[in-house]
Amino acid sequence: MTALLEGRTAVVFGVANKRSIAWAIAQQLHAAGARLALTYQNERLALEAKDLVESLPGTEGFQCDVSNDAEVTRLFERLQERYGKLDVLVHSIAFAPAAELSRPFVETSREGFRIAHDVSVYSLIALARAAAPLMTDGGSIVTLTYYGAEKVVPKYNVMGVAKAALEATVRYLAYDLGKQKIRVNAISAGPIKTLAARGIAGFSDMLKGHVERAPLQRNVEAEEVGKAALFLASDLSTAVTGEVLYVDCGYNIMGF
Ligand code: NAD
Ligand code: 0WE
Repeated sequence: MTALLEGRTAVVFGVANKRSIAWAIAQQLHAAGARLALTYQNERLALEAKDLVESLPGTEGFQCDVSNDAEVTRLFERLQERYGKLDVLVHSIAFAPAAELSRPFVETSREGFRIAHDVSVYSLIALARAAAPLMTDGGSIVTLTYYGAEKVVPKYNVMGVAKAALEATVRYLAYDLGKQKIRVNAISAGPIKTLAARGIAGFSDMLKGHVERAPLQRNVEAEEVGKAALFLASDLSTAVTGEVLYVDCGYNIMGF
């Protein structure tokens, strides 16, 4: 076993179930010796997360809806009390109202735009600000993005605009927090069949298209995203900040 994160504490946001990318990341961080706090959005997901939390010894679960300032404040008070110091924060959260991912992009509603950006982008700023005072030895913040931020992926719509804002947010946070030795990076993952992807019409065809076009001629596994997150969370990547790391079997490099 490697001990890349021995003695470190990590908080992981976005565990909904065992298919969640956040769960694949949590498993890698745990295997590398980190002590983990897992957060879930609400009571319904608490039930789902319970078995997962219990399967990783030393891990604790906390509830936090990131669209609620009071819940974010309360969570970090509890993390401060419980752990004192924080080394790693993983943000694996995105949401847009379902209607925004089925209508044409030009029909995007003001409220759908607001919600997508509040939950998927502003939350990273709020969590980074709350975590920074606990990252007294420096730290690593990792978020998840997608190719639809930079090229049009039909139906990804307002989420693509939100991911573009998220990638810019990573750079601005990296600049602000660099003086505190806190690094901020994003992983741009290829399509993976998680809860957030399951409802999307035509997702299976997207997975097929990915196999046809990606240099590695296959899809990405959540475990591979977990391993890349371990790299960014650990001292293997101490000079890397403000970056988008592609974990997509090379899909993004192709022009034709
Ligand atoms: P998922 O549904 O398992 O995870 C999304 C998480 O966001 C859930 O745990 C959900 O509870 C959480 N969430 C939504 N609104 C929230 C709120 N208000 N407060 C707290 N939590 C909230 O799906 P996933 O595919 O693992 O998605 C995780 C991240 O990976 C997202 O940022 C997504 O955009 C990104 N991503 C996914 C893929 C893919 O194909 N699955 C590809 C690239 C990037
Ligand atoms: O970021 C995502 C999905 C994020 C997402 C998914 C949902 C489905 C359920 C955000 N909000 C919602 N709202 C819901 O009500 N991905 C990268 C996966 C994904 O979603 C797509 C994709 C891909 C890839 C949507 C359309 C086209 C491609």
